[in-house]
Amino acid sequence: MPQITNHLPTAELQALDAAHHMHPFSTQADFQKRGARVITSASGVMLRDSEGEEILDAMAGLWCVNIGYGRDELAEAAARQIRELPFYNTFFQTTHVPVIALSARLAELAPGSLNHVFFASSGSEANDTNLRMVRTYWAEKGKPNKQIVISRWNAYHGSSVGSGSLGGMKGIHAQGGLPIPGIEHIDQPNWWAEGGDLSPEAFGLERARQLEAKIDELGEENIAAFIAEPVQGAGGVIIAPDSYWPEVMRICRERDILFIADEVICGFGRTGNWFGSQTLDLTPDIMTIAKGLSSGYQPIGGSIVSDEIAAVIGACEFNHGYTYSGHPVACAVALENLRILDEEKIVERVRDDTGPYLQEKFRSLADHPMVGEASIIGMMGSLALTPDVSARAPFAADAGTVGYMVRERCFANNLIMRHVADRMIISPPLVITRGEIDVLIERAWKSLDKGMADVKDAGLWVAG
Ligand code: PXG
Repeated sequence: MPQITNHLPTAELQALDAAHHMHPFSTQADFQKRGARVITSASGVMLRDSEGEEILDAMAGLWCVNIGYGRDELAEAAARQIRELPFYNTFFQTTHVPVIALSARLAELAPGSLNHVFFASSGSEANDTNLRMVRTYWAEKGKPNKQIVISRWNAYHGSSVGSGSLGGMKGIHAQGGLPIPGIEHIDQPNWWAEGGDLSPEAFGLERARQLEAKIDELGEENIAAFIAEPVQGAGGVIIAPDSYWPEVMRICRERDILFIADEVICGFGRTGNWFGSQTLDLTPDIMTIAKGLSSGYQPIGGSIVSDEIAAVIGACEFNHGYTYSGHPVACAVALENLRILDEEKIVERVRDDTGPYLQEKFRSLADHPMVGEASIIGMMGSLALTPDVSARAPFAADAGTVGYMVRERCFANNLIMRHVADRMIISPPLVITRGEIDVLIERAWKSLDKGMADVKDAGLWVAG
């Protein structure tokens, strides 16, 4: 067995990868035909691959590398912590300094009465915690029937059994016996795809009121919580019409159900505030966090919980936790990441400076003949691809066929811009500069041009 280093030829690395590494959310057999691109290093917003190509990462890894790649301070924080205390648990009346400091810092940053943190190593784990926590909360309050959690189709809350059930991805539900009982879904506020003849405002109200209708149908006495991302990320960066959230918040408050804001993508500056809930004026009882919490440098997630929930849960023994809940190295790295976000005013820059610059440039992509809508908030945006803008028509091909063709062109042009069905999405590192934004937009336009030519050549420029 050779030692696996970056110095092996790319083809050998790809062959070993295809033979032994099972990729998430992929068709493994594809890697036999074409090897995965091997990423070897990164700095700022740029990735480098095993062939020496420089790629602009407009997805911040997987929506997470908010402070950009290559920050030595985080490496130092990890090394210091590993030397001092690489691991200790927080289960049996013990604690440690990094978890104390991070909990207190998050309580400071989080809005309102969200002052208590239950840690996990990922967003999926944190949402599993939330599911058990809200059900336990109501049981402890003497309302054991309040068990159902309402979510939305096309939401993404993770891919474990619990969080995959909470999410509304049909592809996830189709495998492994999901969703588990006690989870219900309502429609998403995606006006572009589903708004029909309604104005965005009327459509937003209609979708919010589906929550009320679902509560009426199932009985308020049976509903524990509503869970939602402030802006749907993996679903295609779906920004709800302005009318949507105020109505949802009214319903949650009037009907005495908890609201879980899944901030895994929206948190830590992505929308121009520390949390998406602040940008959209939401008042969650629990926020799910992960990704940008450590800028992806360490796997860490968690649930930031209100005083009220923490008091009720704290009065019973909550039989829940992970070996790595509050892992000291992950906490130390997250703290250093939060220090950098704060001291370098990265969140403010997204709100006031480079964010508005990116928004203006990104919206100009709507002038491309293949783009029907360019929507963006903070530094997360998406382009709806269409052969007929005025009709908001999908392509006649299976959803995602055209998006994939454009994504291939982006990849070839050294730009990581993903597709979700036929929406192209971006979520760059928050430290992206104006000059790098110009390069991003230039490569995106070129990739759209080439992609559009491919679509026409393939005879797919047809409305469905
Ligand atoms: N909630 C939200 C809102 C997410 O976006 C999770 C929970 C789950 O987090 P973990 O850490 O368990 O992955 C996520 C994750 C994609 C993609 O293709 C998005 C995510 C994960 C993987 C792929 O856009 N989001």
